[in-house]
Amino acid sequence: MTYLVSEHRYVVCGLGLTGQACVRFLLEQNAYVKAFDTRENLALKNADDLASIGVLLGQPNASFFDDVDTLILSPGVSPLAPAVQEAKRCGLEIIGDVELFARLNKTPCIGVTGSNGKTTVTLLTTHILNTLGKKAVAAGNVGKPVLETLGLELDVIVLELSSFQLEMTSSLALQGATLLNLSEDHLDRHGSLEGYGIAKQGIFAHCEKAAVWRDHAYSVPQHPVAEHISYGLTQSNQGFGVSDENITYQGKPLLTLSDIPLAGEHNLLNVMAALALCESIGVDLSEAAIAVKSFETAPHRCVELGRFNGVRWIDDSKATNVGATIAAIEGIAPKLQGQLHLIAGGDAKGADLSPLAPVFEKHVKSVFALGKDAHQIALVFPKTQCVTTMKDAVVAANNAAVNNDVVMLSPACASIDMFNNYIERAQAFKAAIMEVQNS
Ligand code: UMA
Ligand code: ADP
Repeated sequence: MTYLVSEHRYVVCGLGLTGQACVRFLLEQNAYVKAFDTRENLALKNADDLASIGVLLGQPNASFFDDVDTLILSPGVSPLAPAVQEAKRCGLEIIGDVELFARLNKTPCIGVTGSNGKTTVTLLTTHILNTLGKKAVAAGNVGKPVLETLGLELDVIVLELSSFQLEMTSSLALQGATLLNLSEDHLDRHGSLEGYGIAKQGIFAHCEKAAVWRDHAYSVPQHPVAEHISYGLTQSNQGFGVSDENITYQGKPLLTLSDIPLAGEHNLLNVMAALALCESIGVDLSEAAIAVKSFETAPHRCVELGRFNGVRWIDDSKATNVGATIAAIEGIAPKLQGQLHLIAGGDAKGADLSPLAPVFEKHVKSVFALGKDAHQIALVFPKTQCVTTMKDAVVAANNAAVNNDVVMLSPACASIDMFNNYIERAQAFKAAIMEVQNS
């Protein structure tokens, strides 16, 4: 059945990137829309065009929902939040922006989810498609709200989808999709790894081809999906594999490992996932493999900032959970000439940090921990030194490091207890390095 925006009256919950994009889109469609944000002191920047709608800051009461039938929930707001539960009691349909997009979109879509590697795979897939002359854009959790792609002339949309977005989406049709991996994250929101996994599996609900990491049970679709393309780090005559320093497809060499501009085994998996997604929309794989070579890593993901007094400094601020930090450490460990010093910590989001301990034992010389859960890191790895600020961490790491050592910021935690986001955390890291080098 065709979904008509004009037949509905909307309230948008949360006025961040998603909420503002929703309001703008609905205004363009001449739909009735109002909005609320539970943060009473919210300062809206560059949002003069939202002045025409009713905006409530704080908790709405039931009468606020009298004149609307659909609530569009920002991904960062829990469906269990009191205001959302009130809207539900008032009979509103609760959907996310991705669900609204799904009901209106006509362009073929590819979907990417997983605990780690989403942005890398989303951007790499988009890069390959653009290099091959297709009009593709990356949208969703990667930063561009999905509704902003409606109306654009595109061949394909590559959607990065978080568990928060998938949990509020029921009808998204995808030509190709992947669940890259699952490790503990966002347990404060989903309650358990199982609940988190169920939300992620939603990506396969209406999917034609799945790109499946064959050695990881969580990557396998639990929904019926017509076709699977498998990949893995071992040799295989089916799908993608690794053999004799090459990524192979159906047992034949496709891409030489030394031509891949990304470090670590986790990135080999990311490359194979991106190639498999391109295959799902009928792209020539030998051309796609050539396009991989010109990809540039996104910032704050294992990016080297420079070498000062013989010490290399690496920014992996985007590692916001345990799995990401483990992958980053194991990825750089084989190439270390000296020793590794780690700056970690922040908000662990309820995760079990103990899997870090054996990896730290094996590969890390010293750990400097900051933020809300610094002491949790010290509990699992007693040699940890707890510090108060990013500057303190950088000073301590600089004192500990000697020629050929590496200092890496790979926090295993979210940044929101100390910074607005992981980008500001990385900026603080960089600023502290500059200060220390110039002092
Ligand atoms: N808010 C409330 N009540 C609450 C919580 C929040 O009103 O209980 C309000 C806040 O006051 C704020 C607004 O909601 O004004 C923020 O909304 P949001 O947290 O949904 O964030 P957006 O700015 O809309 O950005 C979201 C994604 N953020 C989250 O899922 C937390 C962005 O992913 C995404 O790029 C963007 O939509 C566009 O699609 C970021 C992220 O951190 C990168 N994602 C998580 C991750 O990758 O781990 C899932
Ligand atoms: P996401 O968008 O899922 O957060 P990113 O591509 O931004 O993932 O990468 C974030 C961090 O996760 C990287 O800096 C790296 O430490 C780690 N990482 C990337 N790909 C993988 C992977 N396939 N498996 C495990 N960790 C990964």
